[in-house]
Amino acid sequence: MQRYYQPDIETASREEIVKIQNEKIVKQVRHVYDNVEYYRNLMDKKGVKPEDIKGIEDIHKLPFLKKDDLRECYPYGLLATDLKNCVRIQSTSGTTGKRVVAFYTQHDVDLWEECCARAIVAAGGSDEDVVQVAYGYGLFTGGAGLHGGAHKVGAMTLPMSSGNTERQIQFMMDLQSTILCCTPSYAAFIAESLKDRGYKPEDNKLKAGIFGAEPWTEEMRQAIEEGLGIKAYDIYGLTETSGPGVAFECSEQKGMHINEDHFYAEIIDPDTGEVLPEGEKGELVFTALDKEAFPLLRYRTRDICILTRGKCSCGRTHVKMCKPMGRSDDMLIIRGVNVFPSQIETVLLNEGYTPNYMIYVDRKNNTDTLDIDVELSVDQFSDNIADLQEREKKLAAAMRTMLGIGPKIHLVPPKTIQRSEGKAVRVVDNRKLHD
Ligand code: DLL
Repeated sequence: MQRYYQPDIETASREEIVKIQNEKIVKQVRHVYDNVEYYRNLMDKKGVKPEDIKGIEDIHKLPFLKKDDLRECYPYGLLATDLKNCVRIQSTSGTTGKRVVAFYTQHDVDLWEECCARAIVAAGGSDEDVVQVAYGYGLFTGGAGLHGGAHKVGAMTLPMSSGNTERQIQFMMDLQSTILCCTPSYAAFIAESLKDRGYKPEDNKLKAGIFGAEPWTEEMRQAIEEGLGIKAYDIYGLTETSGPGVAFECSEQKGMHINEDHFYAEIIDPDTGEVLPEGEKGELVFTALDKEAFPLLRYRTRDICILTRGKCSCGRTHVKMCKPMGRSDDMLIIRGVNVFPSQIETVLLNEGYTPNYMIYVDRKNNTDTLDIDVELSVDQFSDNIADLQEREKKLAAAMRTMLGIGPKIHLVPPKTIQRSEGKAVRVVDNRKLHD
């Protein structure tokens, strides 16, 4: 079986990778400086010239780019090539403010799809597979990226897009899909829908899933793997860097290899901008080393993460990133305590609940409140009030141990919490209404 899509690159020695990065960064900085006035001004302001960047170790001299810069430059301000050379536009799924519009030349589409192909092969995919792409198609990068990757691998591609779960299941069974690509929350919903229709995990032909675009916990991975009878692999990316495939999980299922020949990763202290050493937690920053149309240098993702360089049993040599621990702006500060929604998901799944929940934060009498609606499974549902109250109390205590603050738990009947077909929205913070 094919183990790597591009073995020479994926298993290159550290020296070879650094050599590639050294060559690419010098060219890329020159390209951006010459073609993007906005970034040239940022460099001039910092007193850095392209000739100061002699290799990848000089990257820290460059200024950062932030989401606000992208908004300010909307739509063409960061374009580094003639629009005529671009063949594609994709955009973020954001609902507030101006969307980020990313441009691609054919070269950019090819390198993006190759990254996705690497992810599919790492998940055991080949030209023998039927890849069901149930990420959204359209401006969102999920559908287009995995679709292009599956083509490159030579797999049979089912371009389902997200939603219409009935049809997803029909095609999955009739056309014997072997790899499912969608958000983890949608994968959990598909697993639940299969069960509701009387299917057992062994009834489908799926062997693997490639899930990403939103944070998900190890407990969620386990639930999906059991529900679908597959191995569930993580995939990471963002529109600003091209889309899915910036990093992907291998057979070890412990962290995602970053495609370092195309994307250089740094971890910084989000408050000071200082670059942190390997193994420390901070904000993930990416530099696109060879994209032509929309080559962001030192882009601050706001994703909180750790990088590690240990030896991997899969043979890949590229640096690994851990599962992002939520975005820095996803973190809730409740009564002064930092709470990540992923911590809540971990407790729920460990306590035997479904991944169907909603988190409500509010402020009453100047005090923050945290309420969590938790959906009961059919087996857990009961009309015995004392029994339900006992459950709520036990769950609230488990939450307090994990979070350091106690939420109010509301157990709700089966199938009452809205399911997600794309990125799940599980937090409603009403405090903003009062500010
Ligand atoms: O979500 C690209 C993508 C599509 C990735 C399909 C994976 C699969 P955006 O809509 O621009 O792009 O959102 C990017 O989503 O900064 C992270 O906060 C989050 N994210 C993406 N992948 C993961 C993941 C796509 N595997 C933002 N785990 C990123 C946790 C993820 N968060």
